[in-house]
Amino acid sequence: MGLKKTHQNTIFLILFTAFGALLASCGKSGASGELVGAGAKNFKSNEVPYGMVYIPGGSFIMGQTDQDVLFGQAAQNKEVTVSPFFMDETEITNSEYRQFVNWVRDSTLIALMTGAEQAKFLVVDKSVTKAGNNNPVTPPSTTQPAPGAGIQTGNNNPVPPPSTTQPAPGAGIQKGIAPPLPRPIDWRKVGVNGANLWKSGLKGDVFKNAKKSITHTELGDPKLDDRKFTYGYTIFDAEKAAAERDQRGKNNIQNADRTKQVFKDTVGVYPDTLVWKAHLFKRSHNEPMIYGYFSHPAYNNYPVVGISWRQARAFSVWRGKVNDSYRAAKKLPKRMPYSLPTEAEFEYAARGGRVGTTYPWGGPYPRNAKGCLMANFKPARGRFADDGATFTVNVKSYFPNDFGLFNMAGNVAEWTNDAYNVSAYNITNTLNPVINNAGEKRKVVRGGSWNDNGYFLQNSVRNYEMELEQTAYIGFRCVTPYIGRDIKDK
Ligand SMILES: [Ca+2]
Repeated sequence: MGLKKTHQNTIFLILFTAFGALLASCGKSGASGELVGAGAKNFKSNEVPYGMVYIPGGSFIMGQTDQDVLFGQAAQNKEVTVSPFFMDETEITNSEYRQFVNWVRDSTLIALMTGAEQAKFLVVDKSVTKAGNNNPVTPPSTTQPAPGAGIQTGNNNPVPPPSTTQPAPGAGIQKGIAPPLPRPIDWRKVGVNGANLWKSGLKGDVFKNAKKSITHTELGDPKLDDRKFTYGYTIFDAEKAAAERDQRGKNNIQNADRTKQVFKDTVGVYPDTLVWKAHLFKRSHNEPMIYGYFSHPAYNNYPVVGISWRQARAFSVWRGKVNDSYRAAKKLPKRMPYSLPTEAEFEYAARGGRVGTTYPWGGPYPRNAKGCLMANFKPARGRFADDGATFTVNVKSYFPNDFGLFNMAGNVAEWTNDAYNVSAYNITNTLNPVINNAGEKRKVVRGGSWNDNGYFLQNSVRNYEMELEQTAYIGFRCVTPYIGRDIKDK
């Protein structure tokens, strides 16, 4: 008995020593056998994304605070609660949207290039480098077309021969999809706004041919063909997944096929610059706006227009993915996805934390006590310039509201995420209400524009436009959720 007991003690002692050693060497690594959680990285949750402001969560009365002059009853009062989020302090500008267009333009061009010319702009192929270290002769690769292969045929024929790994340029583009790249693009090599791609005098045939397939000469000088610039994306469709889950019931939740619960879209990204002369402006001499508004540096900080709801959504997804890839490279945790604000988020943010007010600046009138107009809209009966502007203005014009948001009323009206439903307030949840309905092509537009009268500037007034419609008076801004309870929490 005594011997056995000693033996047990020895084992205990050995175990204890081992345990102690683990604790000493690994600290809080989780190897202690205790439940310590898997969160190895600290997430700095008080970081405010560039160009955005923090909107604290809260409850508010959504809906009409003034007379319902149209008797539409589309905005009945309802108390709703919104979680904290970040919102762009201004409308998305021409300059910001051009970053998206340039990104798509440069990706398309690089995807249309081949071989070594293309490889200049891609991340380094580590498999090739490693093999090269051991062996001075680089082995032939199936994923990497031999340098020069495309160039030789390219001299005679602008369309390189079909290849199993590299689809012929043009084939995918016509369908709106650029050929897949063998490796991701290294944007540091491309330079700001594609400087290294466009300005370094790339004279090779691979570049010339790629450029040719996204250029048209219908107007004499070669011009980039904006029809070729499309952005395709795939995102997880939580709405669909949750609906399927509810249908399946609790017995079969584990077997959900997540690969089918995705949402895909491909959109041409270029704004419709003809909006300045279409629809309402048919007989206006607005040609200077057509030629200059989106592309001239004078309008850099003016709100982008001519953007459909579908384009605005694609921009938001792209913005999130660009940030994701930066953060992945820096080994930082991702942000939540960017999106258009829900209708409730927009109204909550527009109110700036004030209760029962008519306009974002709090007052009951579109003018302040000095008689100055507080926003860019159409005062009186079409005296566009009374507020100091004929069309749009710089996105930082006028005073921001109490959350620090500019032009939540006026300048350009803004797309929200929500599908329009006249009875929305009767059917939505009171917690973070939203109407996602892909079948409903009418999307809610908020805030009123330079082309609207003062009624549409009110915090509660709802309007809608078809999701593919592009106009000279609708723009947008993005939001991204704040992760946590409140930004002031430690
Ligand atoms: Ca606005």
